[in-house]
Amino acid sequence: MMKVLLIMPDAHMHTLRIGRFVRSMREMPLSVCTLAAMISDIPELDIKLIDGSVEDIPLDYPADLVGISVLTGCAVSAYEIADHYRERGVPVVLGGVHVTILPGEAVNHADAVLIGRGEQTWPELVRDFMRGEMRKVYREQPVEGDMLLNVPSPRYDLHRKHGYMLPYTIQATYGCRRECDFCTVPVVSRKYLKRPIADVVRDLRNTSGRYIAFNDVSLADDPQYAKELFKAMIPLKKRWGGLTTVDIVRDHELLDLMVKSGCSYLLIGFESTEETVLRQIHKGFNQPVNYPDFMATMHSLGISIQGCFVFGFDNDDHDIFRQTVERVRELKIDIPRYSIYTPYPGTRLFQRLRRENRIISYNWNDYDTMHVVIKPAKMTPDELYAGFKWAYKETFKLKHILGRMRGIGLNCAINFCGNLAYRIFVRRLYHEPRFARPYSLECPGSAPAPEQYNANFREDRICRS
Ligand code: B12
Repeated sequence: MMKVLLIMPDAHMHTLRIGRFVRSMREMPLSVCTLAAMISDIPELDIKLIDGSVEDIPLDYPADLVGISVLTGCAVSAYEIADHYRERGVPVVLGGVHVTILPGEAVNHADAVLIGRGEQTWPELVRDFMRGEMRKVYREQPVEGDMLLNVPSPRYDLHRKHGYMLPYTIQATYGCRRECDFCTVPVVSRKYLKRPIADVVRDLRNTSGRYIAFNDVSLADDPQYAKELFKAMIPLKKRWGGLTTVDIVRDHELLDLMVKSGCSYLLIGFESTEETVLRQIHKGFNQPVNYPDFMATMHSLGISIQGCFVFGFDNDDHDIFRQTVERVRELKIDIPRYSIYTPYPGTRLFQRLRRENRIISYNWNDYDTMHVVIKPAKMTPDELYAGFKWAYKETFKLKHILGRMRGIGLNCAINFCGNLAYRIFVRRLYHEPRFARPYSLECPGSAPAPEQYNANFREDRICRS
């Protein structure tokens, strides 16, 4: 048997660690169990999956091939793991969002890189490897039309299921039709693709639990598709959560089907309380005047809202922190979350801030939206960091949490526990050394610009080496 080890590095901030107790504050990730499913029809393989957020990453596993999934914030540790295995003679393949954007960087730490989605190329790569003919670069071919066919059911059976808020995750659509300036999704997936509803229902039937999470970035971007999907889900009697945008509130039929299909929570990127900011970041479809109506409607339907806000936009000044915290309280956002405006490589925001010479850290460890990697326009990086931490601390004070609660009941109890988990996260922000400074001192902005990594990346040359 040939041993394949598939690893997701630790995403740090989403994990609670108290002594030996480890718990992810998120749902089970899909990347590695989807990759496992794509090669499950090759009988000679023995596949092991590791999610570094909830389990230790083995450094002495007797693998024949190691695959690592790379997000920007995890790139440094992904490369360390890759270098470690390669030094021991084990070939390593890198893939994922960060590799798709900066293959020229990733290729320095890999025997092969996979650019884009893996449905076609990953099984091809594994077969080539078994024949001793693995190439250095595999690139996704564009999909014709807007349907994504033949995505196999994730190998949930191979994935660890305990230690997550929800043990089953599912994905129906890929990409997003909007192009917010900070988001990597439209850069990586140029089209909004949908899976056949029968495939999604098949995957849903493969989940044994009642609760599932959709990790689509914008599940209802195509309302017609979403309605068909929700209709098909009604008989399954699941309870689910996912990501959508605030404009769903105008479509009553969609809301009705969402509720009937079992929707119990939604994650919403409100991003800002300022209309000007939202227009600047190409997210003008969010209208702050409509937020109260949105929240009231969702609450009346029994849907809890995890609401995300970002600090550090060019228009943000010192008042933004207090203003946002106050707004979150008024809107009674069930579980608030704050991030710092981060220019991920490949995005429009990254290009602009580089041109303006405002990126102060190229250490990918800082690209977790919990550090400041830019010069903000109306504050110093230290002021932005202090304001961000202050906002977290205020929002998760007991009186603030209780002020946002809506009576009693199962949903409220769950939200209360979620808020308590964030209180622990606030303690980490104030006490963990990695959050002591706005950005790391090592590698302070003088590293080669990511465009240069890719300038050296000549696929034709690499393929032959
Ligand atoms: C679920 C999710 C998470 C989960 C799990 C992540 C994961 N890798 O599964 C968690 C909670 C950990 C997470 C954390 C974060 N996330 Co997130 N997350 C997502 C989300 C919504 C779905 C990812 C997913 O499961 N996709 C389904 C799988 C099947 O697709 P996939 O991972 O892309 O894998 C395919 C290919 O990329 C490729 N592939 C991937 N890995 C590998 C490995 C090998 C060896 C091979 C061959 C191929 C391959 O093949 C796969 C199948 O086709 C995406 C948005 C999106 N739709 O992509 C954002 C996204 C990945 N996250 C993002 C961000 C910014 C974050 C956070 C920084 C945000 C935050 N503040 O929480 C942190 C990162 C923390 C850190 N230290 O890095 C950005 C990534 C930006 C970037 N350049 O890295 C995305 C793209 C969202 C966005 N709006 O821009 N996230």
